[in-house]
Amino acid sequence: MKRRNFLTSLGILAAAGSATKIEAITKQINNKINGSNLVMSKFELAPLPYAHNALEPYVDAQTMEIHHGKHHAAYVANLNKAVEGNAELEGKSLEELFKNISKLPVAVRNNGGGHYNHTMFWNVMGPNKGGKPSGALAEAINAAFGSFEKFQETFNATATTRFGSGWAWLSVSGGKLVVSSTPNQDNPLMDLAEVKGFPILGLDVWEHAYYLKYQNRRPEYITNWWNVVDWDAVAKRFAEAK
Ligand code: MN3
Repeated sequence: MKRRNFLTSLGILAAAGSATKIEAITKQINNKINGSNLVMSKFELAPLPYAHNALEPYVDAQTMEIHHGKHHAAYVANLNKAVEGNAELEGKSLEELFKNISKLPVAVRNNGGGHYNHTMFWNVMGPNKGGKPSGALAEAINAAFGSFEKFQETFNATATTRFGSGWAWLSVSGGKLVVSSTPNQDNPLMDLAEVKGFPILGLDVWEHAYYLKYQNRRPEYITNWWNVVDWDAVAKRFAEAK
């Protein structure tokens, strides 16, 4: 449906007056939209799975508002712009795009990575979380790193020493767990990642993730972040890892 037709229909709606009529016309419009080849923006920003202040005092509400509502929203908008009208890219999943990302426009890499990484980030955190993993994930961490504490040390060091903006990851790679980091919005699913794998936990160490509350104190942000890690969500990703 063309925008102009849509607006005309809205005009009819306003003129229609009665609620029943409005309902009928709305149904017609929806049917037209669903039945046409109108391509809606493929990628969408999901709402945060908890309130902005839910991760206080470890991650502050204002940071969450800006981080999700502005930064992540911008990645989604720019990703849609980057794939729009490109028949080879439109309709592909992020995972599909990442497999070949070194050959795609840098805007797809940066914004596609930004969308994937942040979507995962919000979902591996939660209020009243923290603690330690259990079950198969705990066993895999012990097998790879010796202990949970050793794993945390490695992860913290990796996150702290990532120069500039980027991410620290725990991934399943070749059937075992590895810690790595990537610059910018890259991730281990991308063909150009130094360490490839399926990320089950990621930590955003861009300054926009912590600067309002922690300023230059990235190590303090990292230490506090463990209090909001949702190990059940990480274990779920671990179970899904290919
Ligand atoms: Mn971020």
